[in-house]
Amino acid sequence: MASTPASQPGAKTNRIGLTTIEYKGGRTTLCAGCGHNAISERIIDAMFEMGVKPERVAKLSGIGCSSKSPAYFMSRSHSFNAVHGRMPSIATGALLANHNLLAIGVSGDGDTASIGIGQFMHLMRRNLPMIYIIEDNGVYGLTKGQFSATADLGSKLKTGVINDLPPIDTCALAIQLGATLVGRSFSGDKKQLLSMLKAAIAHNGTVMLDVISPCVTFNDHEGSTKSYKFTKDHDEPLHDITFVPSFEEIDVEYQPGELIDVTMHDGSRLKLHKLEEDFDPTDKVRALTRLAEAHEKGEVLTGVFYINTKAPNFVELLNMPDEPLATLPESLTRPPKSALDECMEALR
Ligand SMILES: Cc1ncc(C[n+]2csc(CCOP(=O)(O)OP(=O)(O)O)c2C)c(N)n1
Ligand code: SF4
Ligand SMILES: [Mg+2]
Repeated sequence: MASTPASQPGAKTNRIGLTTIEYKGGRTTLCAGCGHNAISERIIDAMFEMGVKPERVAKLSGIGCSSKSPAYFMSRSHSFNAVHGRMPSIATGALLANHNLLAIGVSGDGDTASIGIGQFMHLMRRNLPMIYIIEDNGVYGLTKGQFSATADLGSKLKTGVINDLPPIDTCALAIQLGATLVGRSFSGDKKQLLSMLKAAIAHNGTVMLDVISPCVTFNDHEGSTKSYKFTKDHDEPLHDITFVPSFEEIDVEYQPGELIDVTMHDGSRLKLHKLEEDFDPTDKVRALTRLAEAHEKGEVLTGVFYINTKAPNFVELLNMPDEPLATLPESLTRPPKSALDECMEALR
């Protein structure tokens, strides 16, 4: 278990009086330069800036280098490292027991799109209120760099092996199945990733972020389509993103028609300055078409592809009481003996 870092006297505090160090985790054991480390840093920044109480957060993961990373942020939070590809069912159980938790799942492209694809699909269609991050490097980093199911057709391994299967686009899948905030970012794009993570914290449904996160040890060479160089050279952002939390008031000036302004559940605002004239992230069909076009053109399309702030989430659909099941007294969660007797009587 990661140790709790010491406090930082005199350091900047956030709206709940904590310093950044109180959002940190244990020292990383991942390779220097691994994209996953940069994502952990952005999660720390986003949680700090949004003033999230660490004890309210549940970190969940599966197996892989990516799935190890929750140990490297927010040591004061709850944490569960599940079996390979099975984090969604653990997350579902945890949230049904206590929907006051802010759940953040960190998975890999192998953990999600290979062994875990079945669980992933059901999580997306339920719109469970959680943040699901795929740290996507196109390979199984932990087991020494075999292609995963998100590897692009024609991408080359260091050994010269070429991938001859088409990739699964986890964003298209998530949109089609029912996730309500879906986007793609790059571990090397600090500003975009931070804004997307802050919006993710404010959202009240399933957030699925596929973050291209190069594996410097096994997939960062010439011929790889998930390397730092390839991603930087082919990055096509759909918009500039500004996230304005409900507790701040910032005016962003743009000409009429240039800005898409989405008001979120808690009153926060997601302001998307359009770089593409006709892209509307509330239009599901358009989002899927644009992703398909990106594949055809070999673009690494980034940004918020789809957002729906109106769809009911899984907790709402199940009509759960406001008080979490985990803290309800037994008298309210367990039917009395008379109810069982009545039931048995009816079966006679
Ligand atoms: C049931 C099971 N099958 C296979 C493995 C071996 N294994 C460990 S991690 C991994 C893939 C990890 O890839 P990914 O999720 O992309 O994470 P990365 O290491 O690239 O961050 C595999 C196949 C395992 N641990 N458990
Ligand atoms: S092997 Fe790859 S994915 Fe794993 S820690 Fe190293 S760089 Fe990151
Ligand atoms: Mg991987």
